[in-house]
Amino acid sequence: MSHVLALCGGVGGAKLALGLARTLPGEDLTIIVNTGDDFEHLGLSISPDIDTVLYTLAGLADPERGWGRADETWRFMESLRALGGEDWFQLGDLDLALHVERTRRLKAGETLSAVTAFFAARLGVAARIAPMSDDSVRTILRTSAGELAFQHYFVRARCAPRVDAIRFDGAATARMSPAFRNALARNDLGAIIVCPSNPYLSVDPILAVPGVREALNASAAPRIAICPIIGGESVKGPTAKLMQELGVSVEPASIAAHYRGLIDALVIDRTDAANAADVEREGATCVAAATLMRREDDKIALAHTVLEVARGLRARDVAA
Ligand code: FO1
Repeated sequence: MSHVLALCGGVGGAKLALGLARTLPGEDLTIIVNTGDDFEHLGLSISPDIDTVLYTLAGLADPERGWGRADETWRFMESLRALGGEDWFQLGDLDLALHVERTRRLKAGETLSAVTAFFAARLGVAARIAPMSDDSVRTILRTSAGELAFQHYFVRARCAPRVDAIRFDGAATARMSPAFRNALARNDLGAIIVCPSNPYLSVDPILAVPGVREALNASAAPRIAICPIIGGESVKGPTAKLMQELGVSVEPASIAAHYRGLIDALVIDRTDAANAADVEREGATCVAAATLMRREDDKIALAHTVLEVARGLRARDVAA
């Protein structure tokens, strides 16, 4: 069996990551996670997307919110609020332990890759989960409310301000994490999967790390993205609103255009099958499938579909 590399953001991406983790042996799967959302808060180093993927694959994630832990309690936040502390970003009591321990380990000199691999092992996750980079990359949005760091836009301002531009501070000098570099260099790389995460906020920070676009461009492995837009709306989060604000038409072809040259195929939802020709005009093979992942069965089924698309593309390359 060949190796699979998945590029992933938070809640939406973690759903497919779970499907892949339920389908492939752990040693055959590397999940590279966006760290543009990371920030320092209350003196703690928070890596929300890494934690969402960790908790999801460990079976600890809250099924309603998608982020944080199930069966969470909020005594810390209540106490913080009573003391007049900053309470706009919710840190549950169980979740807090992860941030405290990560912060301690990073301060002691461990890399984010090492801390993430350690936590994954402690939580019984077999797949390799790694940050896109061990260097700091921070997503900053230029908005109608001024410049906002990612979590200030996403959580504090509830994505309400109009976004004019997005930049990734630190990306120009960031290096790919060792797991990312190694996965891209593998001879047995059988697929690169771009999870149905927000292309602008979750995947673009990964693509902004020097060498990533070039490696994707040059890769012999089939590259497949899953469209995060269904029926002209975001499956989750502000993708559609952001596309409108950035002057992009909210349809699958825009996602194919965004990833032009970086993907071979785009998996769109069955309900959007009429958009297939528009997607293919953007240079990607279009596959229509059930992409809405509500239950675990849906996540596994989509993982199977994507791996099947990869197999088909590999067979086509061999025949050519
Ligand atoms: N998202 C929210 O909408 N509100 C929160 O208070 C919040 C807290 C939080 C704490 C830890 C964590 O790992 C994630 C958290 N998230 C919260 C999710 C996070 O802001 C976003 O889902 C991602 O950054 C976007 O992918």
